Amino acid sequence: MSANTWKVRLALNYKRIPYRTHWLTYLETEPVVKSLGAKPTGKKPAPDNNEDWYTLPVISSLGKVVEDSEVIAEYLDAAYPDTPRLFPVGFMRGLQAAFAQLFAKEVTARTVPLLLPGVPANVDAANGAYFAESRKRWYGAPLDEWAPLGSEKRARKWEAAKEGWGTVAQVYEASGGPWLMGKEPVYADFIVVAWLACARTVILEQEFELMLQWHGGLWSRLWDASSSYRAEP
Ligand SMILES: N[C@@H](CCC(=O)N[C@@H](CS)C(=O)NCC(=O)O)C(=O)O
Repeated sequence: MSANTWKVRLALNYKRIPYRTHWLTYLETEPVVKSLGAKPTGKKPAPDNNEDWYTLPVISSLGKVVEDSEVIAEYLDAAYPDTPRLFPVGFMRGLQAAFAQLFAKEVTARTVPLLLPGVPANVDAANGAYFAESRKRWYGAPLDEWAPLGSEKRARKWEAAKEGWGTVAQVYEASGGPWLMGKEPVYADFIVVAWLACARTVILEQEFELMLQWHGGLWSRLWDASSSYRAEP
């Protein structure tokens, strides 16, 4: 399950909204979500940037189809007003947007090169080939050259990733934890947990265990705090 899909699963579980999951492969995504009436969430990366990009997650709820993880989360707050809010209103809404930007710049950009090369091994051959071929075209180098297991290059990328996660760790340390707001999570926390959950399936187990120990075990505490929201219902 990809990071963006995890964000919505965490949100649904936290809100205790009942749901069913329909798993789609990369190759199934566009035809199936189009047939549901979903809109593209943007354009594909260059050089395919004249083509619409249909992405997961997509939800179908109360007769409405909604796409894009953050838009879905906002929708869930509005459509299920009696459930705990992912986006407390006012200043906190602005802070969550700022946090999302910080996370994307510091963490996503530095962690993706370590994660994506692990995707093909987790999907079937046709989808693995689609994934490797599209990422090579969009990002310029074959996936297996990004950060080969055991290489010096990979070690350097882990150092850079750790530094980025360290910047975000400072926000958590200041909050007292385990969540950004203290005892209850908000959507921004689920962005972080979603990336940990995605990492767990596409990096080595030893690498994941090391991550959890970074920054005084902060990520390990967040991982544990999120366990009930990560469970499949
Ligand atoms: N901003 C979107 C991005 C979603 C996205 O990029 N999803 C990926 C999986 S994580 C996808 O569906 N990729 C389709 C493809 O690679 O063809 C969101 O958060 O929902």
